[in-house]
Amino acid sequence: MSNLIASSKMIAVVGTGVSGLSAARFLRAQKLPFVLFDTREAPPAQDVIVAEFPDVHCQFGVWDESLLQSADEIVLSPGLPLSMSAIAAARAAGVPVIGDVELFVRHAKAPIVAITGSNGKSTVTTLVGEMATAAGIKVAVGGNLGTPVLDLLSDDVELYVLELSSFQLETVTKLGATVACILNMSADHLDRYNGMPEYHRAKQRIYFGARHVVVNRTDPLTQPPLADDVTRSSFAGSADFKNMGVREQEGDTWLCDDLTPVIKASELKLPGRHNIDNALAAMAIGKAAGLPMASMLQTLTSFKGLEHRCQWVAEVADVIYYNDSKGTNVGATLAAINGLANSHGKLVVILGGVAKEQTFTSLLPALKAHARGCVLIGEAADELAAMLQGEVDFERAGSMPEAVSKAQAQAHSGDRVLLSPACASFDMFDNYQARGDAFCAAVGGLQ
Ligand code: UMA
Ligand code: ADP
Repeated sequence: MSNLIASSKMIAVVGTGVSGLSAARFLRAQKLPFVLFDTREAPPAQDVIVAEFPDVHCQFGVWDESLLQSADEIVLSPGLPLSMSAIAAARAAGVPVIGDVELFVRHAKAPIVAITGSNGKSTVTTLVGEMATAAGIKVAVGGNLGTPVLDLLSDDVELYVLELSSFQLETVTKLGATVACILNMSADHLDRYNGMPEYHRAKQRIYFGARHVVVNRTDPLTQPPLADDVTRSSFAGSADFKNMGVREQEGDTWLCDDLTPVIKASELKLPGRHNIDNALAAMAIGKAAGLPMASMLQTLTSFKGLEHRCQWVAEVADVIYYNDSKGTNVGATLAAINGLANSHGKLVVILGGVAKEQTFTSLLPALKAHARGCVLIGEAADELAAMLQGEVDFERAGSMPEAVSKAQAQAHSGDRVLLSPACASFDMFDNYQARGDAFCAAVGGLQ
């Protein structure tokens, strides 16, 4: 890598994952000088960086902190916390630290719909994007969902729909979303945050500068603490006279706009009761963004959900297998268990992985009510076993094929096998997708 060319303006891009590379490409297109930092001596994208940015100065592994402190601005990747010492020192020296989302906001010309929450973000973001497409709007959908926000920027776009993580929100100062929503709040990422209040504060940043906020009526942590002058609307699985809700009518469950029934829950293609909440949230957000009800309902009757989220995989010998590998925290797995439980059979749940400093005890009542048994995998297996001992039957497995085979042996006719690990996947797999793919492959091999 070549030497840094002295410049009066210099931006430090910290982190060379997809967000960092996207920021680097954006800055190059803007003809702004930048340097690249990464904590790893050989970051995964090193070959791409050498090929694409041969003239850009890079600091991989050990950093020259004085160089970081001489930057005019730092663009920090979401996987790195603001609390890391080199970043804290640069901030103390007066260097502003932003993320790719803040950079995006400075350049986006179309309205922004911003969605966060502990669970359901990807599903609701995708639904709102599909609803906008059905309405004939040129929409760009991305963020934590996968496509970094700066890659979405285009003059043709009429609406941005962004999934934002707490990590991304940490570096946002004024998002100015046309519609902003926190779907729900439950414990997650406690290996990064010093408790729920800190995690909650990061999530609440989504409301900075918002024109309309959408909240979950059953979850007070989704309410903005200030901003009484901002327009609000809400959703929840209960009736409400002027918001999205649910009513029982003549034996059917209806999703309602104000009190008007608009679609039967049985018409949704999304599985599980938690997806009724997701559908209501998407309708509330869509309505606030001005989307027509007809396009929203058309989407709800066709959208079958994303892979790895309570995804129907197969039925083998009268047992249905569901892949909920994206169930990476207790709140998600609880929703999957309660959402898929029915009176026809029991669930066999495959649990375990990296615990992220969560406690699992809130899973126990649901498992006792709905599980025939559990199969435990990964690092958290001992902690889960201690919780289940004497309460719910369980076995351990060392690989996904073994877990699926043990789950099949436990299941009775009419039962459902659910992979919803309540944990991150990194002890056994590259990511949650690889874990879900391994589950689907193992189910494919069952007789
Ligand atoms: N890393 C280092 N050193 C560095 C830079 C990164 O060790 O100098 C590590 C991080 O600790 C992390 C990994 O590399 O383990 C990736 O970090 P990153 O900031 O480079 O991440 P990106 O590749 O830019 O991807 C990020 C989001 N990832 C994270 O926030 C960790 C992606 O969400 C997102 O799709 C992408 O930006 C585009 O917006 C993924 C994710 O896991 C799906 N998000 C978390 C979640 O959903 O729970 C928040
Ligand atoms: P996120 O992007 O927030 O991780 P996803 O839409 O990818 O959310 O869903 C991840 C998992 O969270 C699902 O597999 C399911 O287990 C759970 N989940 C989805 N929607 C909800 C909800 N509204 N409330 C609680 N859990 C949910």
